[in-house]
Amino acid sequence: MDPEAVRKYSALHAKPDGLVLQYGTAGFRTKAERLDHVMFRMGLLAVLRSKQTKSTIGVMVTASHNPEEDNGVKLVDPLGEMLAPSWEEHATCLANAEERDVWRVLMDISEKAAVNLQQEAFVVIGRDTRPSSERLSQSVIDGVTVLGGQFHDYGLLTTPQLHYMVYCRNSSGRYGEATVDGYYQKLSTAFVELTKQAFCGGNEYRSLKVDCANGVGALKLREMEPYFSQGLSVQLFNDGTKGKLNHLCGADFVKSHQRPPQGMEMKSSERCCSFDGDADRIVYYYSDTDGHFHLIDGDKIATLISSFLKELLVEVPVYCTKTGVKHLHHKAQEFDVGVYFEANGHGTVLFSKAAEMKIKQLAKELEDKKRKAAQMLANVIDLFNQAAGDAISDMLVIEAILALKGLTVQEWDALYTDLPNRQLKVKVADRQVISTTDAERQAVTPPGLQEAINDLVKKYKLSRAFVRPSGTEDVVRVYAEADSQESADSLAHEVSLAVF
Ligand code: 16G
Ligand code: ZN
Repeated sequence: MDPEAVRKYSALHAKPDGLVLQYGTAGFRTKAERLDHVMFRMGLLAVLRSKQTKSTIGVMVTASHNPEEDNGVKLVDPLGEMLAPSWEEHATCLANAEERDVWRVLMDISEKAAVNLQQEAFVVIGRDTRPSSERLSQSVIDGVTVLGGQFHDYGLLTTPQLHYMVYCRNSSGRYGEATVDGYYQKLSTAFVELTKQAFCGGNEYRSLKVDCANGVGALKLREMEPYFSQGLSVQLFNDGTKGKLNHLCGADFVKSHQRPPQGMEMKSSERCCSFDGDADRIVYYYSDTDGHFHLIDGDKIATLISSFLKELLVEVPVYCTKTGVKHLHHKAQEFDVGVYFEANGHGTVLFSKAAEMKIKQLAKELEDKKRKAAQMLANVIDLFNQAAGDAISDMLVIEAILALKGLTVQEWDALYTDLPNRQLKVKVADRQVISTTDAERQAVTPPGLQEAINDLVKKYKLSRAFVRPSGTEDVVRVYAEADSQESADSLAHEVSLAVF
């Protein structure tokens, strides 16, 4: 570690004057042209984190569902998880340090976090298909190498694939092989095993239309298809050959506009789904015989999966957390089986090591009928990405469950009916004046806001409304639901006026 070399290289990745960025809900995210210094510095930070944890650390270059001009970066911790909160603070500090202070801040972090600088470091890097991603991941590599870290650049990967690689590398091969082929093999084997038992092999379950948001999911799904094609045939739309990333397509577009993506031909009652730009979110939908569009979001995905697991297990309590995968993921880890999904389609199911061992043991021992259930569960464990929510893995789980249970997409949709709801975003001078508690369902500040919301909510039937500052954009999010669409719209509108 040579301070002069760091200074020299840092100057080649200089921070624009006065630019201040925050490590937000899912890392740094902004216009790509403002991120070069952040990438270089996250390369530096990944080396420190790797030395401190004595493990491989991941760096993913992506801005998920944001427009193509944006980019972003997040660090992945040893078990494939999101970066620990105390290191998010270090990341923000380092990203915002003035040029002359970069070395000093690095040394401060090393001291605070008791990093042994003699320790070796290994970093793995992945990126999405944005035009800026290749160059920006090169800046990450500059940061890693200038501090003497070793690295492996996976090139194009979905975000959950990078989480998977990190987890594999730190569990000495027990979780799987840290290659894309290893990932395809592991998931596809579980999928094919699981669906073998589905006797209703009607054509209905054989094909699925997938909108890939013109992102990296298209490349990876296409590569993977031969591995599972005996069980499922996927037809890809918005595969990046024509359209622009996330533009009028993808999970975020479909969820927030409640309409089909451009470029997808939907016939009535066909099962369709959308990934987002880095393939860590998925939502399903179909159009009915009257041509009406029906969205099946993360909540309903969670319901399908938990009702499936419930038949094999017992009781399912429900908990809420703050917005953001990192919060949900940690909550889910407290249980033997933790199912988590955000309505926007990000989620997975986590199994504790103890539960996994027990199930895999029982799959060998039990007598016939119970053994089948245990084997099924064992395959489900292998099919879910245990490191992060994963559109490809979730898609295969959902397809397997629908086939096994003989459920049509309409029957799945009919598990429950959503109340009419509306989400709005409100621009305010400073969104941080709003603080919340109770998993972001109650506003604590500014004074009087929660009381105002309570009064508005009382005016409508079956109503609720929440406000919270966004963790990814400079806006306040307003959510309202009520007995009719008109009421939900009007409540959302009234609440957004109260936010000013
Ligand atoms: C990010 C998060 C997602 C969260 C969303 C909220 C990850 C991988 N993604 O996309 O979990 O729902 O931000 O954004 O952590 P918001 O605060 O702007 O609504
Ligand atoms: Zn994403």
